[in-house]
Amino acid sequence: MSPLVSIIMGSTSDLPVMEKACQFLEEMEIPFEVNALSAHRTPAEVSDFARNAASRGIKCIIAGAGMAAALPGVIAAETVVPVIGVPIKGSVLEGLDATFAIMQMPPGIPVATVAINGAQNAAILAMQILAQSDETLMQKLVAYKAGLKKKIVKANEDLAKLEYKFKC
Ligand code: RP5
Repeated sequence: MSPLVSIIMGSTSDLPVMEKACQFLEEMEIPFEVNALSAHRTPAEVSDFARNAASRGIKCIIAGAGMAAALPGVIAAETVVPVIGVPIKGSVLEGLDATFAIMQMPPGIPVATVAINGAQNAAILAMQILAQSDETLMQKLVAYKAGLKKKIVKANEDLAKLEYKFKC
């Protein structure tokens, strides 16, 4: 089995957040790999990874990093594989530092940025990219989204049972 999605993080201290992406891909039975690489501590390895990702069959990269989070952008600079960046909350700046670093890419080098610590959404977006050319994944995705709708329908049924004198 070869990975279709590559999950990269700047440090294993990012793992508690990035595991949400692993768990979602596992649940959806999408082959993935997970590694740590740092734009600042291992720049040569990051470059090798980015340059070889497409030829290795990787269809989407999820890159999470905190602080001066250069990792997603540096990867995007050397590949045409779509990169989704996850800003990690990991400093006194509460993840805003990583958000700005990941989001503010120059024209020509896009990184799709999800919410601070939004690793699950990164995995869902990766699945949406893969599903455009995979009918089985598309069906799973449609079922997943229908499940989200059911949750809100149920929430409204529960809210309807709340009893207040002035509730209309
Ligand atoms: C970033 O620096 C990593 O992505 C991590 O969020 C942060 C701190 O790394 P450690 O000092 O915990 O290894 O590059």
